[in-house]
Amino acid sequence: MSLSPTSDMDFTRGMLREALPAPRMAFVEAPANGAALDALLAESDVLAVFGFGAAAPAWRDDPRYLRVALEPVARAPYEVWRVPGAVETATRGPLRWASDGDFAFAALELDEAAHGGLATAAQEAYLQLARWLGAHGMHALRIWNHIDAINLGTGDEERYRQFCSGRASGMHAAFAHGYPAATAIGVRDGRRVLQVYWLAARRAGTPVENPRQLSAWRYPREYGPDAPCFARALRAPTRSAQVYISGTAAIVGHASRYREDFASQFDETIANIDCVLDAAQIERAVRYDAQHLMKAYVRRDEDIAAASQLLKAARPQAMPLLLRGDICRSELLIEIDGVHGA
Ligand code: 3EB
Repeated sequence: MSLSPTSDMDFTRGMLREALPAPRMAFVEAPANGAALDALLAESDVLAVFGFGAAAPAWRDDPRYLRVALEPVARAPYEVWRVPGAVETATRGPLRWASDGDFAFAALELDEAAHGGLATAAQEAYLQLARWLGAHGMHALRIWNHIDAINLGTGDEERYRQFCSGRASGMHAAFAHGYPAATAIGVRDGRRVLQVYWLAARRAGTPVENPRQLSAWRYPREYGPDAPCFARALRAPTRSAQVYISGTAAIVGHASRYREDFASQFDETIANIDCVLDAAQIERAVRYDAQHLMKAYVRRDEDIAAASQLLKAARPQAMPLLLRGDICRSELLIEIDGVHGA
């Protein structure tokens, strides 16, 4: 797509014939009612549909629909993933998935108390994820983790750190060849149910790290007993350039920057996203266009207006979705993730 022949070869060496047609991902403006959702789910190329917040339908008798308990600001679109092949679906206990054979969406929701707490629920979730990948011959490309009260607890008791420990032990050998891109965000609905969903593919992607940031899995001990296991971004195994950008915040090296300063954290976050897109060899001229799917998670109500203005000014075409959510370090006020080439 936008790549020079040389960089294209770098990413696809040895697998040119194997590159897959990219899944298409977009926000679709539709009324937050059951009829609009059912109309979307009636379209046969739909792999997954996400509704955001309490106004979105809670549940559908269709494994492709998932409600995310993050409250949207201003607009509340559905997020829709589409694939070219025929989609088949299945449900097995707390796990459900949809796949066209090339790509799959899967989701898992585990009650924390029923699994002995958040750490063991996270371990179980990632053991199940790894088992599912093995059974389906697939590779995880992108994972979202939604955790209630993510900053509750002090020091190593903080719930995010408990989640990281459980995830690390559940992931173990299955991700020895590289971590997927990920987001871990705090929801506020008071339900202690760990929600993990992922995008997987028949072919592995290429993890990309950010030269401005220490790789998360190398974070020093001060951030918790077990480091977060994710790649800063992942280049999809697709014919057109598609890059999944992990949740990105105002972290340089391993340190959080600009405490209490929302606008500076915003700028640092955008600088980090730019840098990881450099590392993924996406040309500056083609970034943040209408094909860039962007979600911004904002912690404090008082920063919502600024977030909205800064996003519109900085990245007008990407039409970011603004969500209220908690970031995994309590001093961080904003996190942004996204997909280039969606
Ligand atoms: C950071 O860079 C910010 O634990 O899966 C971002 C994306 C963050 C993913 C995760 C955490 C995760 O460390 C937090």
